[in-house]
Amino acid sequence: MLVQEGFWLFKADPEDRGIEEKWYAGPLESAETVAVGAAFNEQLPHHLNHLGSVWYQQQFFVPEDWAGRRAVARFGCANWNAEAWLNGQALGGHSGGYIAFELEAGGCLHPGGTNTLTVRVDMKLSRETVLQDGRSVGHWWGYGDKYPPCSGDYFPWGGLQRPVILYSTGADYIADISVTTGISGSTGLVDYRVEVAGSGEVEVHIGKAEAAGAAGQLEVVDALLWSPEEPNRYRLEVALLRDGRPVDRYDLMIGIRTVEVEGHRVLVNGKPYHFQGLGRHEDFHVVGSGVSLPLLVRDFSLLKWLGVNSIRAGHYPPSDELLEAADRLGMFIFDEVPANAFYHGRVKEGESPADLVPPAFKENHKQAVHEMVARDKNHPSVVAWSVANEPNSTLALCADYLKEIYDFTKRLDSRPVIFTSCGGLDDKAQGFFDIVCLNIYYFVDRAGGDWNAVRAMVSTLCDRMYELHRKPILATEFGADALVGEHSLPPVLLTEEFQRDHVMSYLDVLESKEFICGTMVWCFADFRVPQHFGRQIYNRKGLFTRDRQPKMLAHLLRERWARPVRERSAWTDPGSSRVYIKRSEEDWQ
Ligand code: BDP
Repeated sequence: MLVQEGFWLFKADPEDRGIEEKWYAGPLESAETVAVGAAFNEQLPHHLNHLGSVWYQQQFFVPEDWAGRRAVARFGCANWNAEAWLNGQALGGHSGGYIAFELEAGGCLHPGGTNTLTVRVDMKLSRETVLQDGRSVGHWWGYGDKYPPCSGDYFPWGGLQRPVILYSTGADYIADISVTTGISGSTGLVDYRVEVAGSGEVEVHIGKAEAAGAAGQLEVVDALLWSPEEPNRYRLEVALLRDGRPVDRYDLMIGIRTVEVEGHRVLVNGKPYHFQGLGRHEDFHVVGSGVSLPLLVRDFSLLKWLGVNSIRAGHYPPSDELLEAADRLGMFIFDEVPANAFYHGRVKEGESPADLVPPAFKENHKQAVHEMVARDKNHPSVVAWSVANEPNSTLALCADYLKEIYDFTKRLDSRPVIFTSCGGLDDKAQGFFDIVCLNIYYFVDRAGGDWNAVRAMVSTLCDRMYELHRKPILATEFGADALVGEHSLPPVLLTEEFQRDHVMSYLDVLESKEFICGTMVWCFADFRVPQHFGRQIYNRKGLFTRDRQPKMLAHLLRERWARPVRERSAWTDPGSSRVYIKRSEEDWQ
């Protein structure tokens, strides 16, 4: 396996001339250098806001003994459309960001010689990309006016942000493995299915337990179960044999655990589970949304320090490396596709709301779900599939659309399927999903300065949603911006005291309700967003700054989360402030 991280040639193509001028046919002229495995935007500051095409090129030696073998180029991701050429010959391409894809490369390879891989990444968003371009849908609350424009509240990072590898197999190889696990008494049940390309006999082992055939079950006696608290794993060894000789082998680290929704609870390994979590973006200085293993180590140690057991990978599938860290160190992941805030746009003259989501968007959305499940299905840490963030689920049209995506996802895998709603009581789609997921942003400024009124609003929303759906409720987002070092008594927006009181007030309400199966504060750390009058360079809702130092709230949450959920004392001094205007409950509807 050849890892193609490191320095690559890089060339921005703002006028999109590269294809016509055949930049793939030879060395990239007048190129710059970037590190692959990280977004280019902060590496090369003059390209920070570039949202067009970019080209990458790398040369590498391939050993002689790869001759006649199958070779595959695997890209950790390329936002949003990629095309690749090897030694000047087209390998094909892929559409869709934040997910891995593979291109067959064997036919164009020069074994025993130098090879040149050229990749064009087109970052342009549109109405049809799963993350829509804010301009083409005319987003609500000024999102269309952001720069660079995109419909998400996160920076539209670009390029080859995750590792690129080239690997080879023989003609007969293990193409895919699917594992699901169950528990019977103290025995772990591991159902496996192996897809073989070519031919051969499959043998699988976990320690001394063994099975043969492309599908079957292994029993692990006295199994040590997987959970965020005790992330026990087993090595599933899969071998492909021909005439008794091994021709391929893949080892998969698995965790034995179950996740079920029952009544108003989510059960993990048969017991009610409380998700104590945060939303997290892939974002850090210089690497942007790229992969930094030391950063992952630090982030997981901070998450453990806080007492967090779950993260919502908002708003796209995280890197393979993050999932590996979560499996190994113990953390539940709510895995999410980048479908964000659709059906909210302003309808232009001659258009209907249906035009905001063209058929190609739906196809891309399903493809994104399919690829996420295919890539991540075997991770014990992945606890649920989130198919959208804040679509306009108050529209019947959107609810029908989401139902279709729910059914599509359910056919792929048995995990709970969710979407996160900002529709409040007007939401029309949560009833179709397995867990009711609410993003809640009631602020004290809307409540006339009355923190208790904010608590009442949060409480009413949750109670009514529960009466309506009788399903567990997960508060998938709530939080407030805080500029580190800004203090005020009484608390005012953007201060550390405000963030503290806001989040603690929400937790007081949420944690008092039996049917709340978890709370996910937005968010782990401050992250870069496009320029917008409502933001101060970063989204500042982090419990940590972008360079991973704690704000005041992080210390309080650490203390709070160290106690069992039903034994937490209320935050008694919200706002340290007086009530200026009293409002009735109807005002919030
Ligand atoms: C929520 C969005 C999230 C934003 C957050 C915020 O889901 O992407 O970052 O608001 O405004 O509505 O901080």
